[in-house]
Amino acid sequence: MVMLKRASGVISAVAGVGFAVQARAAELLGQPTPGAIDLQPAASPLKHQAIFFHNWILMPIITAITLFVLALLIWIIIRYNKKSNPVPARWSHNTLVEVIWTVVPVLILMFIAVFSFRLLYAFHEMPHPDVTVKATGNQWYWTYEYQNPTVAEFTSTVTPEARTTPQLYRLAADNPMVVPVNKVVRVLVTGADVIHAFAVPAFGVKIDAVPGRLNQTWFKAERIGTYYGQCSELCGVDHAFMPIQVNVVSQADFDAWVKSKGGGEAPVASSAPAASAAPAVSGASAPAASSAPAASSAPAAH
Ligand SMILES: [Cu+2]
Repeated sequence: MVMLKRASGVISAVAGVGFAVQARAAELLGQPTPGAIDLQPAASPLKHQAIFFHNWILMPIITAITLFVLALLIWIIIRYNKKSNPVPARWSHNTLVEVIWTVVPVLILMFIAVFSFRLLYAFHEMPHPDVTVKATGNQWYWTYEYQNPTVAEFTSTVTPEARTTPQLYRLAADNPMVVPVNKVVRVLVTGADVIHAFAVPAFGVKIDAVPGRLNQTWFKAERIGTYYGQCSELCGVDHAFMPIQVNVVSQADFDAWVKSKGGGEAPVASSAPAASAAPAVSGASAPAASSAPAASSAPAAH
């Protein structure tokens, strides 16, 4: 009983430290806080659920089991060492104990599974998306392409060290992804060359970017601000230099941004052929220009 009381005291102490860190981390939303140990503060419903699952389901269970096993070890080391227990018992079976240590872990796992599957379901069951962004991982940068409204694919690269702070270097990106606040954003994720991973901790989003495969995830940013993430799958020498920056803005600012990018609500029928005709013309002249050197280089090779 005393042991139980002590264990609950330790659990509440651990929870207290967790809250203290959380309170400090709240100052830095959307980016890591130096010296912090807890998860990044949540800025999306999924992350709130993930933090609840971690802090209130997993952590207490892990802490209790660890302390229980530690107590058993200490008890056995003190009570049953060679000196204090010179004549060991000869029995090797105890049906009751065996049933307990089989059934109790099963019950613990079933309890975790209820919350775990609920969380998995929340991640999987995306509400109707307001904005769809296709994020493609490249060696070593991200490209973003929007649908509804349409924004043509653009490249997002790491902001050079001289143009950002030490805290944000390799988190900040030029040409960040921009999304409206309080809107469901569907992110389609793929890789152009090798496997990357699209991760923004404040939104609870982390998903592999696999070449030839389209993964999808979603988030709904609750607050206007700047949120940072990084490629989270080792993808080559510049893996650490392909940050993800997401600017969450008001709907009006988002509309203005879409306009500045030359995007629109939906692909307009009349402008689409005109737009495709222009590259076709330049495309037709390009092969002609390139075929000339090719033709001239062919005789040169002889
Ligand atoms: Cu990568």
